[in-house]
Amino acid sequence: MMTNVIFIKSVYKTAQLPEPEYPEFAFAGRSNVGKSSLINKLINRKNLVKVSSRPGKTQSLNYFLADDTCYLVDLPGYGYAKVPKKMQQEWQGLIASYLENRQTLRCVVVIVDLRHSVKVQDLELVTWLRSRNIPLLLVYTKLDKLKKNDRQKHASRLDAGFSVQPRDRILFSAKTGHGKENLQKYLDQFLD
Ligand SMILES: Nc1nc2c(ncn2[C@@H]2O[C@H](COP(=O)(O)OP(=O)(O)O)[C@@H](O)[C@H]2O)c(=O)[nH]1
Ligand SMILES: [Mg+2]
Repeated sequence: MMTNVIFIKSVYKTAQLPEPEYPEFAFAGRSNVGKSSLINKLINRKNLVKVSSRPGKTQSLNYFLADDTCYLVDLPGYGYAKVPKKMQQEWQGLIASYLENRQTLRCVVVIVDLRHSVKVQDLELVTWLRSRNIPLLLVYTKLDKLKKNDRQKHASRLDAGFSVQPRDRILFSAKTGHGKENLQKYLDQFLD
């Protein structure tokens, strides 16, 4: 369980990264996919991680320390068209170098919307992480927004698109908390 979670800092440059003192989990996904909501649900807080009404606003890596045990890192959302190209490239540079070089990074949680088909940028990220042997976990969120009958169909479509088995991804809802315990257990495996 993650019960005591505090905000540590926002990181805009590699030089600002905190000392690699704790194992860490990074959360990635397109803008507005529900990344902040997922983290808040995971840590039982309503709004520690700001749920944005303005998509694409988060430009920094936001560090949270959970139970003096691990860092949770909210990565900037990607795929927001209104962000200027130059800024997009700068973010990608920071994020890529963070993901490739952070020795304490244990797993990247890649969050996608269960209602959508596989998006190019999500697949690019997943492929990139795999090519570098960086552990990742796919989470299909907003489960509550689909009718029960449609959930499996959508999940299977995403499984095929990402080439994952059902046991290697998690269905999630930040609204109902569905999948929260599975996610917690999955992440716990990476802690010593
Ligand atoms: N119904 C439902 N809405 C969600 C869920 N997750 C996020 N949302 C909504 O989706 C919007 C974007 O969420 P946010 O967490 O800010 O997305 P982020 O940009 O990826 O951090 C907000 O209006 C949330 O309330 C979910 O699981 N179910
Ligand atoms: Mg957010």
